[in-house]
Amino acid sequence: MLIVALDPPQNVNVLEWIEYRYNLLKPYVQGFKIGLPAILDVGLQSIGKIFQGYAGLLIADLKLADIGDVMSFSAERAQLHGFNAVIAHAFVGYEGALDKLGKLCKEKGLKLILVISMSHKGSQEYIDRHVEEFADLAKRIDAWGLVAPATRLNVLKKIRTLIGKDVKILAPGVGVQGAEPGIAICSGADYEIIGRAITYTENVLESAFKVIEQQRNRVARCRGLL
Ligand code: BMP
Repeated sequence: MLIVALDPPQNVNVLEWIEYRYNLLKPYVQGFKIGLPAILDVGLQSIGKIFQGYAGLLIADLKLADIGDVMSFSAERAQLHGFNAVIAHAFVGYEGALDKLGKLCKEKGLKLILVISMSHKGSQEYIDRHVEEFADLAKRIDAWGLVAPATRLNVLKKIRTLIGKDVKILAPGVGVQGAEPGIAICSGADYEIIGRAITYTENVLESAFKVIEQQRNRVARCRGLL
């Protein structure tokens, strides 16, 4: 299960860059995640037009971390432009923040994904100390999904144990950040979020096929099917 992170480099035509990769990859992947680099260049509205009619997961990765009303305004904008999921940070807490965003997302049918641990090392400095509390918070607001690292499998496994089966786990950190395809799924993730190891290569489709094949092999092995 693969979600492609579309973070274009500078000095490209951002909309063309996204559209090319979307058209090539959409039959083979479960979703796309658009982050701030593209949004800052061309805006959610013009990006959303590219994905019109797309039935997969389309995540606006704004990493929301604000008061509840303002996070809700942003989430509504994302939905207006065709996105069906948003990512928010857990550390802003419940009262006056994620309580409101959680309610808004439920009412509007938007998938809310909470960052409860990150793939870079610095996540251990502050964020990872609160993983248990963030997992409780995710249950409290009935989050659809969580972001947890493919780069620290002990944390990922712990998060799966804490959260149970029903909440999706999306794991970045595969490829350029060092984790191998499939390893996060073997440790409890539902999806791996992969960007540059696919999108920055010369043959995007070939790279995606290779990643999907590696995922399949590793998952078959860890589930005892090979
Ligand atoms: P890449 O595979 O190119 O390293 O991209 C990973 C993607 O996942 C990026 O879009 C990044 O913003 C996102 N991400 C991450 O790498 N680590 C996290 O902890 C949370 C993220 O959203």
